[in-house]
Amino acid sequence: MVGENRALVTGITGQDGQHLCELLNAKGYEVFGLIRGQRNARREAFEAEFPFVHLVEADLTDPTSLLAAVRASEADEVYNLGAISHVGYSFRNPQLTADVTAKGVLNLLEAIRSSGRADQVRFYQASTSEMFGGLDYNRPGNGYTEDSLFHPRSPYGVAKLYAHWIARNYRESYGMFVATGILFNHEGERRGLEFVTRKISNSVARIHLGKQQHIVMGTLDPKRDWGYAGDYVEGMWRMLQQDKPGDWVLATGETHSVAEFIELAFKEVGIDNWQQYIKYDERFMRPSEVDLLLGNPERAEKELGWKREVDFPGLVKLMVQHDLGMESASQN
Ligand code: NAP
Ligand code: G4F
Repeated sequence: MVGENRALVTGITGQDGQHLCELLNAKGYEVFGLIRGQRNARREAFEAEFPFVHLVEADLTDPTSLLAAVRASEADEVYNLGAISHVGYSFRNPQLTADVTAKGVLNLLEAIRSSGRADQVRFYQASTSEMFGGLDYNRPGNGYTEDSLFHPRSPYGVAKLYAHWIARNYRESYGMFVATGILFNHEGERRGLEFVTRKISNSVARIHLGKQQHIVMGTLDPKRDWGYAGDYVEGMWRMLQQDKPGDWVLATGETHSVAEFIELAFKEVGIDNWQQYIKYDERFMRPSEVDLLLGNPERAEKELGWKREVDFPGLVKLMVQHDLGMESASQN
């Protein structure tokens, strides 16, 4: 083996998994990635782009496969990024969300214990700002911290809260090195098209190129603390390099509405009258909404020496420019 450290990443085919495997590879890690399904549609493209990753077949809902993955990788660091991660989808698939996003974490922690490697493994759990819920009564003026009250507003948020607490419980009960990263929204060129920022950047590029007429949206009012995914995986890695495990918020400390994102994205292609390109469809509304998320990254900045590099205008620009390039090169 080339690298000294060995990492196992679940959710490696997702946005954060791709950024993280790149970062770990650059740091000399031997990287193992968990891939699910007998014929995963993302496998071929993933293998072409990240040939250095050893793919291990397993599923967060299948304890036997997880034990085999932990044994095969002999990982020192396990990053649990795998999840049903789309909030809207979680309302329509609440039980699946609970099985993967909540119980999957328990399955993975138990696999690590059963493997006999609990003392050697440092574990990262991908917790989320969705656990806070964005309601007025629990929202501190200077942003949510690690100690703020939770009030999840979706099956996804509730599943993630279970995951957060079971991870903390394994730290307290068994002395495992378990870190949780409470991450606010982070986006970029690898974001799935089902999430609002990428849907917007891709649609704006297509409209500019004459491939699409409108963007069909839900509510434009919610505000999010949006950062760049490449910055956030650095924070995940730093959490596992600490002397002691803990819980850290990663955020930018700024919040912007969906409408602001749209406005800036259209500006990037020289369009000011963006409203005429937006259509509304109830399909994209959620039974309960998270109106405003704003994080306070003070602890991470102080203890991890972490700070985001890409600001909000930089993020919008990066995504629109990427999608202009991608859409110009494709026929569809
Ligand atoms: P993502 O792009 O949606 O990726 C999710 C990953 O989970 C995919 O690789 C998917 O694999 C995998 N997965 C789904 N079901 C699985 C199962 N049953 N077994 C194993 N793997 C499974 O998510 P992301 O944006 O990279 O986020 C990474 C993690 O951070 C997630 O846990 C998310 O909830 C959390 N998080 C994200 C944000 C954010 O703003 N991005 C903020 C806070 C927390 P397939 O390719 O097979 O579908
Ligand atoms: O992009 P979104 O789907 O992200 P959301 O719900 O904030 O969740 C993301 O961030 C969480 C961290 O806070 C992660 F834990 C989670 O895994 C995920 O990565 O929606 C953002 C906002 C929402 O208020 C939504 O209602 O955009 C609004 N929106 C309006 N129209 C839309 C649309 N969202 C989507 N996906 N598609 C629309 O057409």
